[in-house]
Amino acid sequence: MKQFINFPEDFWWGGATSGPQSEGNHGKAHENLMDYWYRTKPEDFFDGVGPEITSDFFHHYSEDFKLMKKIGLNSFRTSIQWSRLIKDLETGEPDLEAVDFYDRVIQEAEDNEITLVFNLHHFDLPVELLQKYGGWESKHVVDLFVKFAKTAFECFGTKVQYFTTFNEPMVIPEAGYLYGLHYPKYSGKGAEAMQVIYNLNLASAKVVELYHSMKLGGKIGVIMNLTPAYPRSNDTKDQEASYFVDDLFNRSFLDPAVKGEFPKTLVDVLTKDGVLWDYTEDELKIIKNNTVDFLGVNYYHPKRVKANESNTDYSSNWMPDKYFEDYEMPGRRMNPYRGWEIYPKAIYDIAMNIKENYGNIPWFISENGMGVEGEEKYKDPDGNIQDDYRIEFYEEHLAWLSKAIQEGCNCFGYHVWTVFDCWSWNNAYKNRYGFIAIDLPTQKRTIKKSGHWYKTVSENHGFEYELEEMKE
Ligand code: BGP
Repeated sequence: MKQFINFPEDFWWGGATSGPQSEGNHGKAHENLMDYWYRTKPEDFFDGVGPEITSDFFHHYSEDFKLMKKIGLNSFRTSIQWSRLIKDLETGEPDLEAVDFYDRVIQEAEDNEITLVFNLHHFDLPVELLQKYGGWESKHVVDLFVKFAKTAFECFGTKVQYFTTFNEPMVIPEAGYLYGLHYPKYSGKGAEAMQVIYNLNLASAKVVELYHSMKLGGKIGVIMNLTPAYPRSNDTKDQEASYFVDDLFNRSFLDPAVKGEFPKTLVDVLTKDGVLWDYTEDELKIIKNNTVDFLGVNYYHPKRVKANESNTDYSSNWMPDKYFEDYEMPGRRMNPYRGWEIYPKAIYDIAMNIKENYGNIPWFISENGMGVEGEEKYKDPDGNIQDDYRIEFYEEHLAWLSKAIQEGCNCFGYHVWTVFDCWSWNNAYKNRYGFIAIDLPTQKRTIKKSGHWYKTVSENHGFEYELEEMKE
């Protein structure tokens, strides 16, 4: 039997993108890590497509906001690019053309009654700061980030009500220092990764402190990829592995952001292994006293883990993998294009965790979505992509989210990844995620079936759904 899956009247129905994935580099003052990576190694990028143009939001923002309005969005997140806004990275002096661009974006959002969330960092460190100072391993870079944030707040702080410090800060050490996936593409730098975790937390807390001190009247949060770590079995060793993974990959950012302190169990392990970060008592006080007003949660897939059963020797080169291994659960449901498991119930588990263990802080889903390769083949004779699989994906996740809200979770919105197709780092335009298709050679925008569906959901504050479709 069908039931109406409903959401609060003032719920955010939105979507997210980021500056480096959508704007294009027109007029940008500096190169970021991705620009540099592409310039020096274009063969790492799917079909050789780099970040120079992406979805050309720089020139199409006005049309894009009108399309967002047309498909029912009432909120939208993008990021201010450090490498665009700041002319002088040491002083934080702004580039006036960039200020003008972001001002026009703000105005267009307002004209279309779309609440804007401005994020400050989406994996896009100016590359000079890596080359000169060692990037996020350096506390000087932490202070330069605070200067960038100050400039952003001075320019836009009274016009935008929602800011976030970082998008998925854990991806920076994970992809850049542990597993060689994103530039600087280091592998096996376990100890350095731990310092990066600490410095990013410090940077976020310092920016929260600054924002609150400026009394701008809005709110500041952080966006995390909270990926639940499900153990293979009830065996103690598997349970311990999942506890460690949760500590490192979720709580190392979630706890400082919301509770003002690092998980003691993690600090104990890192101390025992001699890889605890370099810190001062004064910095810990900053982290303690400057927690966020709200959380954004990006959710795509769960993490499944088991005890480490390999014979790898980590004694001379510490890696967190010492304590766990990834586990491929037989029969898991997959998105074959991105290689990610689909497990909608995790949204409910995340919501309950925030409710029960994090003071039910206000939060929203800041990214959730499904990237599909070759969507062209789903075009109808009129050229519109019939992406029913995406609608099903969203409905199932939203049904679990609604259940969590009925049970008292403080979730105030849902943002998809993404509104219009955008550039996915080294996957470039391989997998498309948008409600709105982009034809790259012409930059022509066309609304997919899912975009029209979203409008009805946003207008009706929910949708009819067959509850039996909710798979545990
Ligand atoms: C998140 C990022 C986004 C986006 C998304 C989809 O981790 O915050 O920037 O890229 O993942 O992943 P991908 O682009 O790698 O397919």
